Amino acid sequence: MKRFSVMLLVLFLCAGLALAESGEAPAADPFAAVTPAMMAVAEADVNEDGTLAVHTGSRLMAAGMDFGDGAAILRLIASAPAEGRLTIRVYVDDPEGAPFITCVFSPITKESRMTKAIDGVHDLTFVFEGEGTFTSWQAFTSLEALETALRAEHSAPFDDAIPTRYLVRCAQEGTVEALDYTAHDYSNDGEAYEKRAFVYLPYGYDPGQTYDLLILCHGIGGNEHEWGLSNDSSRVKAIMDNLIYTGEIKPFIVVTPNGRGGRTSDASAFYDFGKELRNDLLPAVAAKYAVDITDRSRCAMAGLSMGGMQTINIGIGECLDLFSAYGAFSAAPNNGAYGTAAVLNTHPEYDIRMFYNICGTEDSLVGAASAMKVLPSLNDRLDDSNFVLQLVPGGHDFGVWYLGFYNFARMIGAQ
Ligand code: FER
Repeated sequence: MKRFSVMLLVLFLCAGLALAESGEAPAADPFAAVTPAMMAVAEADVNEDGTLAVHTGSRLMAAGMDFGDGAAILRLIASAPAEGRLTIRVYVDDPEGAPFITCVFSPITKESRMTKAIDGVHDLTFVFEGEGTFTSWQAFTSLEALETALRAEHSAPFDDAIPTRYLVRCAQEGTVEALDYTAHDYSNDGEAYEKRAFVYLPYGYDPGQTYDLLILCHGIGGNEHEWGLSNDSSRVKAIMDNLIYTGEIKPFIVVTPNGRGGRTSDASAFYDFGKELRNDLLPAVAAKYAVDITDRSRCAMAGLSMGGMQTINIGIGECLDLFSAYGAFSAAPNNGAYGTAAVLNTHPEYDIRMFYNICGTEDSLVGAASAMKVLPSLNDRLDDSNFVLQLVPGGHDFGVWYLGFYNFARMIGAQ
């Protein structure tokens, strides 16, 4: 058996080299998806759908791949069976040398993206270890080129339910920290007082990088604990961990503050939060964490119910210069839509990357005049490219809000 595979391998390598050296085959294009049908295959079976059933010892060779002026990212699409890992080592030119890249697939890793520069014409050899399925590989000149391709693939922007695999504890967990900061009592005399917010930091958080930021607000009866970030079994954390682990979103930071901008006991303090956000909370987040609050394209605000209303009235209405993406989950009724629309109409210089709304069809609190229903008609800045209104079965509750968070995280974090 062993001798047989060695023989096959030698035959395969000779065939590959012959192909590469004959000069007959035109240089192949790695910037379009390269499938097994376009490669020399040894010790693996091609499935009916064109994917490859691989095992330890399987090899693939792509001869004469022309990377031209250079690729920056290689993307491999493969999967491992329910138990176990599939490792793919890619060799450039010399299959006996050191691997150019090594990708490890778990059952929930459907693809791997490796940042590694390569240019010119090369022969690539893929060597497999473990069982699995190999679908294709592709090179990209830049992260932007990869993002464009991913956007085209993910044409459905939101799910109707959170797949359960995103709710389980992830193999790579981020961390949650308390952020204690000094705020001011904007509902009263502006006196300084101490507040606490919770901060989700992605797995492998590196202070040397810059992360996107989401400010996530709670409802009228809640506080900084309501989204559950401080709980050991936090859903927000599980969703973030799993979306990052599967490569569906880029890692970003989530902050759940107390959305009252002052120490009054009634709901009026919610209306003063914009001042705290701008003057106290965002600067405190930026002082401690690797975010860029001067780049609105990297900052988003979302909230449930009262927090959704704040997202519309305060996020868009008062802080359009600070955020570019907004998520309102069952936004509380408010008469701020006209003011918010006026701000949009008078500030065309600030684009709205995304304004996502979700609401339960049995939610009796959110009426026909809610901002999510009337805002698009009051300005010409919101259209199918940046405005989503998702109506789902459900009431004024966390079933809708977690789904809203999941969908919004996928939109703003899309790779
Ligand atoms: C209202 C009813 C409910 C309102 C806000 C709420 C601003 C907020 C509800 C929640 O946060 O759950 O009339 O006015």
